[in-house]
Amino acid sequence: MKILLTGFDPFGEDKINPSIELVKKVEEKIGNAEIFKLEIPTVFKKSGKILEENIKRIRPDVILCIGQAGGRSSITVERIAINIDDARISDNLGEKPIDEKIRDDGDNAYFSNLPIKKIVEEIKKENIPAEISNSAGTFVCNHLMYESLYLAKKYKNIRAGFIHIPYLPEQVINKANTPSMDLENSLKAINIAIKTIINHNGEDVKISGGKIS
Ligand code: PCA
Repeated sequence: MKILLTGFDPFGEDKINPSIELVKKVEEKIGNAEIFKLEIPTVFKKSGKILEENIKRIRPDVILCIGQAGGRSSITVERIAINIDDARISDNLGEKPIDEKIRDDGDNAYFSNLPIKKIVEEIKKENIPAEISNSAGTFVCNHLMYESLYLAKKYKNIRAGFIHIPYLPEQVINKANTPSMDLENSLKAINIAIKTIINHNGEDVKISGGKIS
């Protein structure tokens, strides 16, 4: 099994992005899976292009994208990506699209086809906070998740999804009351997610991951 694992470069005011730092630390072989690592620029259009080039090159069975979600306190496994770019800040090439469709011929939204509930359950078993997220935002992470699911359909038989991780402690030194998680725990969580993906090819577990609002 081939897993394409991606992380982003730093963006906005941050000098570091825990997602790519974590990806660098993942083993290249986990069980029977080969892990192909890729750094993606935090740039709307380029992110999807680079992903597609690497899908053609690697032909992965699974695409797992990781991104930073500053302000979140847990590992958040994303349920859905929507067909819209709506930027609050510029991407790393200065682009700031507002209400632009990602793909004219794409669905309004795509659901992750990874076992998201099982992943959350397994991460929590190791005492790391994790939950389902019902929005990956409208910035480059949502864009890349949308592209990965659009391309998963185009190239067939690919499972794809996205996990957001919190800031690192060093990123919140001057940000009062902002949660963080150390790289060791985020890495542990992503390793659990990868193992869960390898072991669960069928139905997800039927447990609630819902929210009232
Ligand atoms: N987080 C941003 C883009 C890159 C990243 O790591 C996001 O959540 O959209």
